[in-house]
Amino acid sequence: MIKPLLPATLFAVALFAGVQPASAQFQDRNFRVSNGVSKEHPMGNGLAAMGACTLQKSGGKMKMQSFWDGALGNDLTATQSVRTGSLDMVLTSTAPLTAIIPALGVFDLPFLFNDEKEADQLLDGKAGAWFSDKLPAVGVVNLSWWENGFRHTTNSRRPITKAEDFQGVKMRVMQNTIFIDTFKELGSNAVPLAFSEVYSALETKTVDGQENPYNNIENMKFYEVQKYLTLTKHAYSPTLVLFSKKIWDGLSPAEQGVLKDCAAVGQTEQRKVNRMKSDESLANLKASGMQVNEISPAETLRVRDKLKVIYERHSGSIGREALDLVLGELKRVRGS
Ligand code: TK8
Repeated sequence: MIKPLLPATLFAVALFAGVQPASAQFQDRNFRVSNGVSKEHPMGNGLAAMGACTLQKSGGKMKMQSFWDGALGNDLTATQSVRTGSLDMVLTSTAPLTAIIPALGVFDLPFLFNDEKEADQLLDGKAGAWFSDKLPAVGVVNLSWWENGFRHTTNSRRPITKAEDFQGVKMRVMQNTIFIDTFKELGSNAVPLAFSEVYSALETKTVDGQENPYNNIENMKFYEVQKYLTLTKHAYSPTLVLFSKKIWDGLSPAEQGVLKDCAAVGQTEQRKVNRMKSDESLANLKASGMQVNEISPAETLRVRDKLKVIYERHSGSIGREALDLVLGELKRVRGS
């Protein structure tokens, strides 16, 4: 007589404990996601993994729909849409957002990170959490840190082999005062432009060059309009996975949990593919006819020395707390 009662008893206990059946915790959702790059980019692999995870964990209720090539706006305008709640999510580098969160400028300091391992440790640790905690106040929730990657320099004028070769080269940079100042310091004419405008600016020779990770140079077909690629590795761009706080606040805790968990699943896939494809992209860029050169360690050191002044000059806008936190964490992970 006891056995048949058991499921009903359990159900009553569950109700009493306030546990809802899974179906009530998830609503039909369709989240629109903006990307500045095209769908073949490793962001696509990350979003596919995140989307599959979200769908599965919500019992088929929560869907993600990606838009590419800045179709829903460039990094900054799409982020503004996410802030107002007219768009659900955006993948963006930190650099275009420093007008909203000046402290993020710390990541734009030249030669901050030496390798991906350092970046991962910083962003997935105390420092990354500090920045993520700042973001809800401006209307966005950072679900995870993904990767744009280490940036290198292309131009149509000459191979850059020494610090002086930057002089007089008209360089497109991101809309970010630290990048503008960095290239000015090297003697370049720095022109801030949105990512979606770069190809035509290079094609029409409005600018001579630009700087981006290999994956982006290939993805955006910059190799069609650029001859020289110099492996400067002068900055690392983290990618934010920004969700609209306005929309976030209307989700159930279960839905929020699924988005967080699945953004982490996406992070693993995105970073893995980004790093794998980076080498492939470099080979493809060479094969497409770009002339690729390294810059010697001695010359890199001269460039780094010239740019040390950028750290102090921008410490005020970044803020001492962010600067000390990131530089302190870097010291710790480097064991120095
Ligand atoms: C892709 C970007 C991109 C970037 C740029 O949308 O603007 O050069 O590298 O940051 O996030």
